[in-house]
Amino acid sequence: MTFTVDDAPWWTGAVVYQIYPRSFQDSDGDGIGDLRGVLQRVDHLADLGVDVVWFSPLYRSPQDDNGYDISDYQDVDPLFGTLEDLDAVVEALHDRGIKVVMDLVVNHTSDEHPWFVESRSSTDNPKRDWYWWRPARPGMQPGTPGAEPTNWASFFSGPTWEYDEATGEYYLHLFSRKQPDLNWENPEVRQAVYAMMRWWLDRGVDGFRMDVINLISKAVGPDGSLADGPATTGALGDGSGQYMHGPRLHEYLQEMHREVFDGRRAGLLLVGETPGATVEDGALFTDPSRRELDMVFTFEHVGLDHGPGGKFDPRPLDLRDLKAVLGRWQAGLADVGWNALYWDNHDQPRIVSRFGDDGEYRRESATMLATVLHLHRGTPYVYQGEELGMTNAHLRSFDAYRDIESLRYVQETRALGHTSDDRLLAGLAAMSRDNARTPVQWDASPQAGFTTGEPWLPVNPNHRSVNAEAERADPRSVFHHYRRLIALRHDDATVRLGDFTMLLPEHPHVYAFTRELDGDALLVLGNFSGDEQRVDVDATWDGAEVVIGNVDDPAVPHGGLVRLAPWEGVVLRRVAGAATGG
Ligand code: ISL
Repeated sequence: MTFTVDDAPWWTGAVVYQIYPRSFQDSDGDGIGDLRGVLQRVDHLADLGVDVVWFSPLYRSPQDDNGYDISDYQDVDPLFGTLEDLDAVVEALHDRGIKVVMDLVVNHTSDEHPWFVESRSSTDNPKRDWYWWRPARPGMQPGTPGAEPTNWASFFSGPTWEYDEATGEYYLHLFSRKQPDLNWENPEVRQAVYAMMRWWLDRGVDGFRMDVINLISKAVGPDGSLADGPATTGALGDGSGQYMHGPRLHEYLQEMHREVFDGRRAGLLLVGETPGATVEDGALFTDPSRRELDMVFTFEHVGLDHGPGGKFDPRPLDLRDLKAVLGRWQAGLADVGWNALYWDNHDQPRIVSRFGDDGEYRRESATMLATVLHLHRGTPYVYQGEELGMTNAHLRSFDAYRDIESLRYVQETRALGHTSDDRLLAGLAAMSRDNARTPVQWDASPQAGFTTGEPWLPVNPNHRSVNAEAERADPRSVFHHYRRLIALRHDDATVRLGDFTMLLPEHPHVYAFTRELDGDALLVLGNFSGDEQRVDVDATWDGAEVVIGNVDDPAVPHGGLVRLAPWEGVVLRRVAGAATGG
C-alpha cells in the first residue's frame, strides 16, 4: 500500500472545496461573485469542515473563458476585488484552519497578456518563441480555409490555429483564440512560470490546481514541425496524440517540482487536471518517488455518458461502466500514487441531475452519490453547491447560455447543419458547463442571497426550496450529510487509507465495495435506482453497525441478504468476530 497510518501525507485525510468565484457570492451588487463575498461565507466552509479551498482563477483576465484566460498572473481581476482582498480571504480561511489552493493556468495565457502582445508584435521579437507560431501549410494561401499548420480541432470547436495578419503566421490555441498556448520548449517560459509560482507560495498560498497540465508538452520534430492527427469531423482532426502527454511532460513536471516546491514541501497540495490520462499515466504523475504531483483528476468516469456525437450527445450511464472505471483507478493507484475523487466541478453538469434523480429523490440520490464517492480511497473534492444538492440549471433557450464552449459548439453545429435545434438544446441542458455555474443558492429570497443586482447567469428557480438556509436547518439534509462524511474521513483511518475491493461489478444498479485496514472493515452500498434493490453480500456482514446512512431505517444484512431502499446509500462496519464466520 502506498501510505501507512504512520507516513500518510496530510492530504490523504483532507477534503477540498472548489470555489468558482464568479458564482459564489456577490458583495457589491454587480451580479458577479467576488472576494468580499467569499469573506461573508467563510463560516459556511468552516461549518462544512473542509480542509482546503481551491479557487478557480481570480487573476486579471478579459474573461473570455471566465478567467481561464489570464492577462496578469500576479494580480486579482477588479471584477473580484484586489490583492489585499485576497490576502484578507486567505487570512480568514487560514484562521479557520483551511488551506488555500490557487488555479494555475499555464498551458496558455490570454492573448492580452503582455507576453503575447510582445510575441505577436514581430517575427523577431524576443518573446516570439514564447508561443507556437507557424506558417501556413506549404503551398496554401495563408488565412484561407484549410491552410492551418495542422488539422487539430480545438476543445472549443473549430481549428486550433488563428491567422495573425500582422506577421502573416498562425498561433496555436488548443482552447479559444483568446487563449494562445505557451511554448514550454522555451526555458525562459518555464522559468517565468516557476518564478510566478514561487511568488504565490511566498505570499502564503498552499498549492496549485494545475489546469490541463498534461497538455504543456507538444510533440515537435527537430525541424520544429507539428504533425496532423487522425481526421474527425470535416477537415479537422484529433491532435491529442501530438499534445496530450507529450514527450517532455514528465521532465517539465519534475523540473517544476525542483524549481518551485523542493525545500518547502510540507503542507502544500499539488493537483493536476489531466484530461485523457489513463490509470498508468496517473501512477506516473502521482508516484511520490518521481516528485511530480500529489494527485490528478481523471476524466474517464465523467466521459461514460458521452454518446457517439460527443459530450453534447449524452447517453444514459451504465453503472457497470462506472464501477469498472473507478475500480480500475482504485486498483491501479493502490500500491503507488493517490486518487483525486470528484463528481462535480465548474466544467461538469450537476451530479444529482446527471447520475441521480433531481426530482422526487433529490436528497436521497445526492447523499447516496456523496457517500459512494467519499468512501473511495483518495482525496474528495466538493464543488460549490454540491453540498446543497444543487441541480442542473434547466435553461431553455440558446440566449440563456454564457459558456464559451457551449456557444462555440452551437455556432459550429448549426453552421454544419448537423442536428436540430431541439436536440442541440437538449444536449446543452444535460451537459453544458453553465449547469455548474448558476449562482450558489444561499436562501429563498429573489436572487437566492447571491446578489442584490442582476446575476450574470440566472439563479435556478428551485432556490426557493433548495438553498443553504433550508439545508442547514434540516438535520437530514444534503449539507449535513456532507458535513458528516467529511468528519468521518477526518476521524476514521479505514476511510482514509483502507484497501479498496469492488463487489458486485456486474450488478446494474448497486455500487458496492469494502474498505479494510488492520482487521477493521467497512462495507459501502449505493442504490443507483429509484427501485428497491435486494443484493447478496455475505453473512459476515450480518448485524453490522451503521456508520452513516441516508434513510430512516438503513439497510443491514441478514443471512447475507440486504434490501436497499430507492437511492439508499449506507456505510456499515463489520462487528468484531463476525469476520471469522464462526
Ligand atoms: O469542459 C471541458 C469540455 O468538455 C473540458 O474539455 C475542459 O475544457 C478541459 O477539461 C480543460 O478544462 C480546463 O481548462 C480549460 C477551461 O475552460 C476549463 O474551465 C478548465 O477546467 C481551458 O483553460
